[in-house]
Amino acid sequence: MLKALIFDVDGTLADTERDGHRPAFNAAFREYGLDWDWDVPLYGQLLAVTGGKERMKHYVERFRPDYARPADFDDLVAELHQAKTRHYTRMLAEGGIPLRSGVKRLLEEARAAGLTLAVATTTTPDNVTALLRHSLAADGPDWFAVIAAGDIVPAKKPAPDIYVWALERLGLDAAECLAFEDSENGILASRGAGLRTIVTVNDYTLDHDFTGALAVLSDLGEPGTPYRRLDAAGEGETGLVDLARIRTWLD
Ligand code: XBP
Ligand code: MG
Repeated sequence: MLKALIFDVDGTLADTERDGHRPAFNAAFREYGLDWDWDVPLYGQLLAVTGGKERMKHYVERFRPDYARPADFDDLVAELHQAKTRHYTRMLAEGGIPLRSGVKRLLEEARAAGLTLAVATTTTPDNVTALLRHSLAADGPDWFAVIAAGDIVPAKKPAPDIYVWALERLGLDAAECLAFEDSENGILASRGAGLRTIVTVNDYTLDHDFTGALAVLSDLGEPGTPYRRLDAAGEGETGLVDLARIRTWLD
């Protein structure tokens, strides 16, 4: 019996990475007088590491051997990340990033049907509430019984920990829930927690390995702009992800 839907945020609820997080990181780097600049292709490579602080450290290690780390480098990264969060949440408040196709429709249907909604993401909690408030509804954060986000578990995706934490908070078994993800790190985390998972891809994740997904789709679809199914089991299928369609996939 399906009781809850658990959503990833970045790339799944909204296309936040390329035109949201990436320019927010760059604005923070400029603010601190650093010559770091993450263009679109480089950011695609950096997305292999989840978590903004972890991603900045990975960038320095992998791409900036020339950069002399100060003794308090961890503090600097934490400060940069706070600045980045400020830039990012301001962008959201200015209405910068819409939800992806079909997301609001499915959330509304699930709520009306009495299903529980939850979030499981590696992004900072403030980013989640800002997105839900400004791009979903003024009371958007209240639609979700559990928002599992950021550093509440030390091991970020692809570790399953954030999903395990969300399931514990929900008081539900994985078999009673369905996850929505957009990336390989995401589905490794959700599948690692035993969750069946629907994937909606984006430009950064088209080529990822989604082994074990219930379905891999272009998006959730809207009337007039249906999803395209991309996985071998249903390639070419089109439609809308609604509860009726979900139940046929779960059976
Ligand atoms: C999202 C992330 C986050 C965001 C940036 O991954 O990896 O780090 O890119 O947000 P997922 P923060 O969609 O798999 O949860 O800077 O707040 O970490
Ligand atoms: Mg994601």
